[in-house]
Formats: sequence, structure tokens, C-alpha cells
Amino acid sequence: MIFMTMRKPIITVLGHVDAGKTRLLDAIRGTTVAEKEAGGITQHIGATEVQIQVIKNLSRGLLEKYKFDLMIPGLLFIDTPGHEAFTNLRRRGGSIADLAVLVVDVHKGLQEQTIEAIEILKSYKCPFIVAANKVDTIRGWITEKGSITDALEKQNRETLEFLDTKIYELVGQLHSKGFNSERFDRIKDFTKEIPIIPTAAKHGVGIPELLMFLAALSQKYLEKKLEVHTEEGCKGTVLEVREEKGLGKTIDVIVYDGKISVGDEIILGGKNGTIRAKVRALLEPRPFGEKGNDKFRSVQEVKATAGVKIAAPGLDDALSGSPVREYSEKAEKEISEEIHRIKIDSDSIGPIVRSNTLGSLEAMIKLLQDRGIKVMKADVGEIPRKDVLEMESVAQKDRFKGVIFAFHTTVSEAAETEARKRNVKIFQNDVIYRILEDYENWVKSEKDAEKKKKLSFIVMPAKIKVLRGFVFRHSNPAIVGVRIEIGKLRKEVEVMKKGKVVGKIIGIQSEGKAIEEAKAGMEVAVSISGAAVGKDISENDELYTYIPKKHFAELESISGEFSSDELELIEEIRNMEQEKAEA
Ligand SMILES: Nc1nc2c(ncn2[C@@H]2O[C@H](COP(=O)(O)OP(=O)(O)OP(=O)(O)O)[C@@H](O)[C@H]2O)c(=O)[nH]1
Ligand SMILES: [Mg+2]
Repeated sequence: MIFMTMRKPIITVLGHVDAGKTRLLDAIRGTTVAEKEAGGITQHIGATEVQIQVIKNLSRGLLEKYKFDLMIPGLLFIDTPGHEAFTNLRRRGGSIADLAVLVVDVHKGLQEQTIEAIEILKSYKCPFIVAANKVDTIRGWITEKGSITDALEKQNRETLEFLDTKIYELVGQLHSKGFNSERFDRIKDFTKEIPIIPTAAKHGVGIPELLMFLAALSQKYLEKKLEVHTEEGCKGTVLEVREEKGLGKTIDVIVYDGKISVGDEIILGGKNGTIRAKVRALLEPRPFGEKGNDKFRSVQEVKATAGVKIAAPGLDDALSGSPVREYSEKAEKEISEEIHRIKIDSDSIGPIVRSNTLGSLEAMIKLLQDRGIKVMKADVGEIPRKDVLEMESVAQKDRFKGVIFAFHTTVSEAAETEARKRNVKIFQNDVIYRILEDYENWVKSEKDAEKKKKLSFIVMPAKIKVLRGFVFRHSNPAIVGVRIEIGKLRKEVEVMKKGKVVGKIIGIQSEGKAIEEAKAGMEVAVSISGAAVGKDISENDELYTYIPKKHFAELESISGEFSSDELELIEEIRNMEQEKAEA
């Protein structure tokens, strides 16, 4: 028989350094000491559970005001804030975090890592709400603990206006990232707008609204996703791998479905393939005030949603971000496939990606794929020398693909030396979107340089007219005044009349000064070697640059560089040369 109930949604907190993520989690944990004592807030391994009753008590009139009717059993907050933890909260096709809180410093708006967090949230399709934090630092702010709705009523007009300016700057920035948002109390349609909740984590301001909106949104939009099968085998994710005194390597796991008991056999991902292990102990933090000689207490069974430490023999190579399941052949196959899928050498040629955990690796691969870059190989750990050799051969086929991305990981000395020697690019950074930006900037500047080089080698189309009354010298070389009708005239190109080459431009002068190039509209004096005025050329003649046959394809490849006049001119010259050749 299958029992199905609704579990607590899993919530993670992301944002830029110093935005106040830790403080916000502290505020949630410390919201009401009284609730804590009554069991309303409990500590898990790596997570904090907030019972629904706490949210109901805190929200007072707000639930009625917004017509929220809460049925979920509570919320489970992941205690480690940051992308690191979030990217490890992964499961096939997404994240096990049901919702995220994006913490933004109200004065600073979207900063580097906020943008990175948004990118990752987007790629995992994880809905989020925004905490516009540190509102207490706005000039004139009157601190009122608890509800932000109440606090807003206490503020003077200038303070409120300043807050709104900042909020709408944020709305604009979020919009440019593809999200519609609005101050929480002005939202009309929750399916279309992301609520922005002003908070002062330091003083616990806005926490009731934050909790309430998280609860309401998870219930409304995640209902299906929150169904659990409490009598089935466990499904979870390794959040962290930790050495514990007397226990050896342990794994901190977030269980999002099913249950796990001491003695169960589990299967998870390791650095060298899957690991099958028998649960020796399930550990929870010892509640405050309970007697005991260490920080954990042992339990027999844990049901989703929960954070738990698992002690078992053989966990030395366990991988952060790996799935954990109750052992079955099917589960083993699936986990093995999942690890393999990430590490797989794809058929296409492309870059190598390495990262510190399976989660961050997957996030990086996703973001690259979003940009149309197919990864050839991905793995956790340091960049070894052999990666450079592999990418050198890829670069020979496509130099923009033969690169290495080192996200949150180190590059071995041998790899660095080899990369320098072989000219293989390694993009290394701890901020995902920085790596992507560096790579994209590099590609752009290389392509620009390539184009520039190409342009300097090919003959540009030009149509020039010999001006009447400006013959300065008749021959050896002929020097005449011309007007550039269309295109660009450069030195060292041959010119033709009616398809026949009459000479070569060996000098261009404008107002008495030698120049390298003359553009359409300019009137200049040109020296033409090999041509004689009166014989090969005359006043009022129209001359065209002679374009070598093999240059036409090159010109075509950069056709975006030309105006429609110039494109027509290229065709005219091509026809002229063809007719001449056929004649
Ligand atoms: N005035 C004020 N200060 C705050 C508020 N929230 C956080 N701070 C302060 O901002 C600083 C950073 O807060 P943290 O919570 O450590 O920020 P964080 O986002 O966890 O930072 P990292 O973990 O380093 O990424 C601390 O000095 C906090 O006391 C707030 O609402 N008001
Ligand atoms: Mg912190």
C-alpha cells in the first residue's frame, strides 16, 4: 500500500556575499524562542524545520488578508546558504530545493553573485522570492520588530519613497534578467510576479511575511511536487561529506522522499563509481538542553522531508551532490547512469569542465548548454595535464571549443605549464558567470581580431571617378585627382577600366598628406603605376578595384560588413571580371 502525504518544501537561501543570508537564517531560527521551546522550530542536520503552526501564529491577520489557507506541514530551510549548497541540492532534471530566497542588499541591488544565483535558479527552474534586506539602514528608518507590513506603516514619507526607489530599481534589474517582480503587498497575480519582501534580518523584520509567502507559494504551485511516499525507500541528496570524530566519513543528506532506517542498504555516487553501504547510524543534532556526551543523538528512522547524518562503512569517496537511494538494482543503475551522464565523453567535440562537486559541475554544464556550448568531458577535481593535451587536439579542429573550464577547482602545475606551452586556454574562477563572461569576451576579441586581420588582407571593392582638370602627371606614375564613389580605396590594389587592369595604386594623398585608405565621398590624388593618362585612362573615367577571384568568397563571408551599395559593387566587379575572362 502506498501512503501519500504532503511534505515540507525545501528552501534554500542564496545571494551575494554579505547580503545577509546567514543573518536571515539566524532570524528565521531565532524568530521566536518560545516557539522553539514548544517544538515549533527544530534543528536537523544541515537544515532547520519551521512548523506550519509557527507561520500561522506569526502571520496573524496576514493570512486572512492574502486569503492564504495553509495545508503544508511546514518549511525546511537548508542551513548552509550560498550556491555551493544549492547546486548540491540536485536531482535528475532539477533541484530538490523547491523554492529559494534570493537575498539582496536593498542599497546594492543585483550584484555579481546575485546574478550568478539567478542564472543557476533559472537553469534548475527553481522558483524564488526576493528579500530586499537591510532596510533598517535606509535613512530615517524607524525599527519596528516583526512584521514588515506593520513597520511600513510607521515610516515617514521620505523613507518610504527612498525604499520604493530602491525596490523599483530592483524590479528593473530583475526584469532585464527575464523576471517580473513587485513589492509583495502590491502583487496582483502570484503566478506572474515574484514577491519582493523588504527585510531587516538583523532585527527580524519581515520574517513573518517571508515565511508566509514561502508557505503560500509552495502550497499553491508545488502541490504535486510535494507529495511524498512515506512508506517507500528513501530518496535524497548528499549535501556534504564530513569526517566526524569516532564515526569516520559521514554524509549529510537531505531526504526528500520516502524513509530511511538503521540497517537499510543505500546506494550513492562516489568518486570512483557507485557506493553501496549499510546504514550503521542515523544522527540528528541533540536538542538544546538534552543530556548526552556528544552533539548528535541517534535515531532509528527518518522520514521525508528531513536532514540527517548517515554513518556507514565505506563512505570515504562519497561525492557531494550525489543522489542517495535505498539500494535496489534499479536505483544503482540509475545513479550510475546519472554520474556517468555528467562525466560522459560526448561524441561532439567541445570543452572540458571540471568542478569541485557534482552539483556545481552540473550547474556549469547546464549554463554552458544554455549558451549552445556542448561539453565533451566533465568531472570533479583538479585539472590534470592530460586535459590540456586533449584540448589541444580539439583546438586544432575548432579553437573556440578546445578550452578548459575550471570552476571552483584548481589547475595542476603540470597542466598550467603545458597550457602555456601549447596555447590552450584555461578559464578558472569561483564565480560561474565570471567564467562564462571571460570565455565570451575572449571569443569575441579573438573573432574581432581574426576579422580585422582578414579584412586587411582582402581587396576591398571601390569605384572611383577620375576628376576633370586634375591630371597632375601623365605617366610613370600617372597622378590624377579622383573621387571615391563607392567603397574604400587602398594602396597596393590594382584598378581596372571596363574589366581590364590598367595599373596599380601606389600612393594616395589627401590635402597634401599621404594616406593608406580613402573612403566613399573623399576626393584624393592617386598615383597609378603602369597607366598613362590619355592612353589607358582619361578624365571622367570610372575605375574599379580589381578583386582577385579567390577573394570573392572571403568578401561573401563578411558580407555583414558592407553597405548595400558596396554589395552591389562587388557583384558588378565580379560580373565585369567574368565577362572579361570569357571574352
Ligand atoms: N543593518 C543591517 N545589517 C545586516 C542586516 N543583515 C545582515 N547585516 C549585516 O551584514 C553583514 C553580512 O551579513 P551575513 O548574514 O553574514 O551575510 P551573508 O550573506 O551570510 O554573507 P556571506 O556568508 O559572507 O556570503 C553582517 O555584518 C550582518 O550583521 C540587516 O538587515 N541590517
Ligand atoms: Mg553567510
